[in-house]
Amino acid sequence: MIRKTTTVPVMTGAEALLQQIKALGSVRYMFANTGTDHGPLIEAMARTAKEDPTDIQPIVVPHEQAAVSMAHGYYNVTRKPQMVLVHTLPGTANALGGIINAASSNVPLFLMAGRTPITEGELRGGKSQNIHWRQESRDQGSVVREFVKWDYEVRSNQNLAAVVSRAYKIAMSEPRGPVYMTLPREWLCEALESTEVLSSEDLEPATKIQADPAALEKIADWLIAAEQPLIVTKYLGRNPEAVPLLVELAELLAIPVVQQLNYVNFPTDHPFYLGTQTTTYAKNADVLFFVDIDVPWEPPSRDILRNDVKIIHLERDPLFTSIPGWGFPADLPVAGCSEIALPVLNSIVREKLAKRTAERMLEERRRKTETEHNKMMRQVDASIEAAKQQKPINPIWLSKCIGDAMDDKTIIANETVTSKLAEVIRLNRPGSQFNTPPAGHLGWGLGAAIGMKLGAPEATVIAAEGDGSYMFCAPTACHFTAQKYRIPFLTVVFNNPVWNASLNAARGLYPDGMAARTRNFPGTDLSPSPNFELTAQACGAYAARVEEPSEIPDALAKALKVVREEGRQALLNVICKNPLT
Ligand SMILES: Cc1ncc(C[n+]2csc(CCOP(=O)(O)OP(=O)(O)O)c2C)c(N)n1
Repeated sequence: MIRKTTTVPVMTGAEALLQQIKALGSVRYMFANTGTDHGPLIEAMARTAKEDPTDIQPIVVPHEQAAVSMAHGYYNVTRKPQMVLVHTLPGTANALGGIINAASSNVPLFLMAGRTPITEGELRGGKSQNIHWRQESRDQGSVVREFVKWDYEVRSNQNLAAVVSRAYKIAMSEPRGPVYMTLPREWLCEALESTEVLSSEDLEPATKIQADPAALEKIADWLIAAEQPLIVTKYLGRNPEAVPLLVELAELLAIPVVQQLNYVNFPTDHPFYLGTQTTTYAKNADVLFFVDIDVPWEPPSRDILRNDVKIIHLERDPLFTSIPGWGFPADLPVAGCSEIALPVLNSIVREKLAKRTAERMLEERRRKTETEHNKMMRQVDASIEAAKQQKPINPIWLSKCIGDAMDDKTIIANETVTSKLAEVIRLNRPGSQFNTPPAGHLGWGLGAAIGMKLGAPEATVIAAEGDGSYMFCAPTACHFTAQKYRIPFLTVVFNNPVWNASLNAARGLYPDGMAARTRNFPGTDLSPSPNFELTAQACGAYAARVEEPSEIPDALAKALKVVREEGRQALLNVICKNPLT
């Protein structure tokens, strides 16, 4: 061993692995979906002191995508990567959707899968059951390889410290992301006396990426000289500490901000906030500052922009090397982490401003942006007013009611797809709303909500779901886990009952087509809608159906009371307008 270690007594490779993970210091939960490959780990967990609150707590999750989503949600609120344990090839396959989401959100986690036993009787732990032949993959890691930063099959228990610490450091270095390890049963079964664990100073991930100082100078010059600059962001708020830095920059130079609401990146009540429609404002901009955003506008044509526009794109990987086709232009692509680049940029801007008198231009822009902001807010209010009494319920009104029910400890896992929840509610607290990951692999929301509640026990967590998304979540699995471990959260189903996103896409491509003319969109209809209350009730939840718009506020208050005071999960099945009727 080339580094300093501490010797920890263990009896098997499985115990050694758990000790190595524990030594990382960040893993509180193992979201587990076990199989015939995990006998040694199950035995090891039964042997080690389960009363120890600092020990890794296994959480049984009967669907792997849900398990990965729980680790995802936990990371969103804690910044600590967790462990997900799945069964060989089938478990890996079921986990893949969650891994695709985590990769697209730069969420680090440790996906660990048993590796189907290799040997056929030569070693303890070798193939022993029929299934061990048919679940073997030539290269199990290939199933997830495109979407993990690193994958590795354990080949010895002697170098576990190096392997596990490497997994941690790679996952936690920028751009962050999930890693995958496979665990052959023979190694988990191997008899050992001890394992060598690293100390915390040997567990440092690489430092964050700081932007090139010359590029930051240039950004400052371009933004100061701009007449109509615009900032556009999508996921800067995954580091909540970056949000006030963006506010500071916007205020220093009176720059309007547009955001895609994957996170709370900029307070929506701020007078410089101009909503979510990038193209509306980007077309007049002479300097566009994209920060922490992958798809800045759509469709990607440059024709909508001014000819003389200067485009800056600040991101950890501004060329988005993991996306095969990506053709957005940038005059200044800058690699860097916004949370450490913005403080430097802001101080350069401040220094440069002290030497100039641009106050008149800034004041004018300030006034213009505030007027625009107020106009936009009035439009949102008008749409709420128009929706308020509509029956079947308009999702805009449901969204407004959810916003009103939020207190300063509420967090929303938002998987509502076409319902515009994030656009309607006021989102001023960084870290209070997390939207579907950029990859959009549905089935994330319930698991994420459970992970968020585990990571932030003091918070009230609401999972807002389309009825389609809700069904993708493996709801029985999620409600089961919430009941088993008493993890209270509220699910609100926006039940419209179609896959409205699929329908809208067809109508967008063929506005006068047969489907649009006949209002028949085959393959999108979700009726008759299941009685989702019963799914939740089967797992001990309080559940109710809401059909009257005026009853939503009381229904929400009652369900949230159950969640907060009884510590019990709840579900509201809100029957919304069917876009087809
Ligand atoms: C795993 C997965 N399968 C299919 C899709 C394609 N898809 C995108 S949105 C959507 C409909 C979601 O329905 P719902 O949650 O009810 O929201 P709505 O579109 O009605 O607002 C579908 C099927 C996807 N994104 N992910």
